[in-house]
Amino acid sequence: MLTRIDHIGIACFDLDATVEFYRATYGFEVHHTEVNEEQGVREAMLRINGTDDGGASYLQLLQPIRDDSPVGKWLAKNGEGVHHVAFGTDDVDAESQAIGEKGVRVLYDRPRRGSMGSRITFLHPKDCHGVLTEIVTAAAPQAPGDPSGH
Ligand code: CMX
Ligand code: CO
Repeated sequence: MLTRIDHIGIACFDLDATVEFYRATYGFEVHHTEVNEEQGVREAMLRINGTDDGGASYLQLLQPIRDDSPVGKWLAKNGEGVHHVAFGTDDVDAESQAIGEKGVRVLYDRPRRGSMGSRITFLHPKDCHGVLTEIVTAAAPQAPGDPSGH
């Protein structure tokens, strides 16, 4: 089951300036930043609220690190704006398989690594009424004092 909106992905040309806009305008603070080489992005996660399944909702601000990456190509064509919507689930493998069986193209054979140790896959926007859709399972919360995360 898809249980929440995990994040909205927003493509931008200048990550630092966009982070500053969200801070100055709404008071949203950066929860996490990382570079995801595989996805070709530098990103900042702004935490909007926590949820009762241990996940949270975020804005994911994305700046491409390569022009030929998905976000780089999209920005060149459309300019800045909403790039994708991500739904949260506790089982991205089962969800993406079930959605694929309904005839929607799932872009990855197996989920890949997303922000903050999450596991992610994408559904083709042409099969989703024009919306690039991500399915994400958040990393298990780390127990306090347990550096292994288990
Ligand atoms: N939303 C809606 N439509 C999109 C889109 C998006 N984000 N990205 C591409 N499209 C549309 C294009 O407009 C184009 O439509 P037309 O044929 O009508 O012009 C069509 O899809 C094909 O687009 P393209 O520019 O030729 O790009 P590709 O086919 O090479 O790639 C896609 C499209 C979806 C397969 C690719 O963007 C992808 O693999 N995305 C998943 C990975 C990703 O987005 N990573 C960045 C975020 C990482 C994260 O969230 O952590
Ligand atoms: Co995303």
